[in-house]
Amino acid sequence: MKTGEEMTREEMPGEEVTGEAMAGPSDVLDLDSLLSADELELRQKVRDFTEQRIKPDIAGWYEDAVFPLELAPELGELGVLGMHLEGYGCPGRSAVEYGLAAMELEAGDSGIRTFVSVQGSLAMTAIHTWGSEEQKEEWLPRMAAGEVIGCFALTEPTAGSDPAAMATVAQRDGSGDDAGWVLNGAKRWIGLASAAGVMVVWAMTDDGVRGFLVPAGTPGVTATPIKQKLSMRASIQCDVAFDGVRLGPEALLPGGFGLRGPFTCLNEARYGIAWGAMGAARDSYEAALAYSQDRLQFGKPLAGYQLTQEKLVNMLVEIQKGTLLALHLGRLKDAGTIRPEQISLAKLNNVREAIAVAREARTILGGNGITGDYSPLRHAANLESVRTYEGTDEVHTLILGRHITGLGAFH
Ligand code: TGC
Repeated sequence: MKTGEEMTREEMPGEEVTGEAMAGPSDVLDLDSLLSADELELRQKVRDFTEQRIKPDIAGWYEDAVFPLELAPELGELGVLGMHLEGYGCPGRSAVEYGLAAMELEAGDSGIRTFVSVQGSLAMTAIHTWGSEEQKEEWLPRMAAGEVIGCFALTEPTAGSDPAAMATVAQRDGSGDDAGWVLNGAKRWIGLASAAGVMVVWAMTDDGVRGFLVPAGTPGVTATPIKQKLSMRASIQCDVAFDGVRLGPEALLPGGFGLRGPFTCLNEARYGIAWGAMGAARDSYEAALAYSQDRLQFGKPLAGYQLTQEKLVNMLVEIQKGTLLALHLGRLKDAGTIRPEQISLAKLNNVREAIAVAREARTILGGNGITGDYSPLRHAANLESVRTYEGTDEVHTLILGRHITGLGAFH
């Protein structure tokens, strides 16, 4: 009689092992069975893109601190720019499909997923939701195609978690319907600003916070990439200065009064992050699993040691839970019932757990794990940015705290 170790999976006693039950080492719960054929097809398309266009070069881009701008039109062709938006050349895909794409892209690198988020969830969503018909026609088709890059200028050097304290101001330039605006101030951590064809800029006016579209080349605007980053290196974040920038009346986004304007866009980006972080976690786990099966120590594969198996299992449990959470969130979003505190819960949990997974994965890789040959430490470093932008862990904790107690504790 064969021992348990000698038996194949199919020969083991107990319930019949079906194809569905053998969904692979990353999907013990068979979460794939919760996805439609269209969703699986879309995911495979983006996964193939990540394998072919991101993974082969990412270590070099990361080391050289380069964002591959040539990917922008390719991502447009892939259909992931503004992919949840309808009309104006946008793909009009579901929230779950957008989430799956974010997950696959972030399995490549958070910097690439961040570009897609800033472009689609922030800049394009701002124009789509709050822009005039002319503004939408002018910018959205080219942004969906990746021909024009957008950025979203909200955060300031002294106003990060508290955008209500922004110091950037837009004052009326003249009077009457033809009156334009003069913009003064500074923004920080603005993704892709130095490459942007159009900036969505949030500024304080006499009527509260409003959004403005500032095209590239507008006099008085400077965007300077922030150097010496230890995270998100295959990506560009900038300091942006506005020095007496004169804008016509057509620059104003007619909708989006107050902070509800930018926060509506942040909901979209935070949603995508909840999915994306699980992509970085999954890639870290898979790298560690593969390494542990090949690498011999003390005469047998690392994967054969109890301590390694415990690490792998703990990682997998969090990835499966986080992916299920993201999928539930996506279904709520597609049903039109999603609430901001639900997004906060998922962003907080999934990024926090993804960092833990990436760090644990690195320990299995030993010394080799600190080189660019393996992804986990790069993912862990990137996720430090992801846990900080679009609402820090602390901000999302307090959003949830306010929700469950009814008491705001921000200040
Ligand atoms: P609060 O009084 O709560 O709300 C002000 C107004 O906004 C509305 N609102 C929302 N609307 C839609 N979605 C949400 N999630 C909303 N949250 C609030 C709210 O209803 C109210 O509307 P109204 O019409 O009554 O005026 O505002 P608060 O100042 O007390 O908020 C506190 C806090 C901490 C929750 C908020 O400030 C916050 O979320 N802070 C975090 C900011 C943040 O996430 N920043 C990241 C910016 S992203 C970026 O800069 C670029 S990163 C990507 C890149 O470019 O690379």
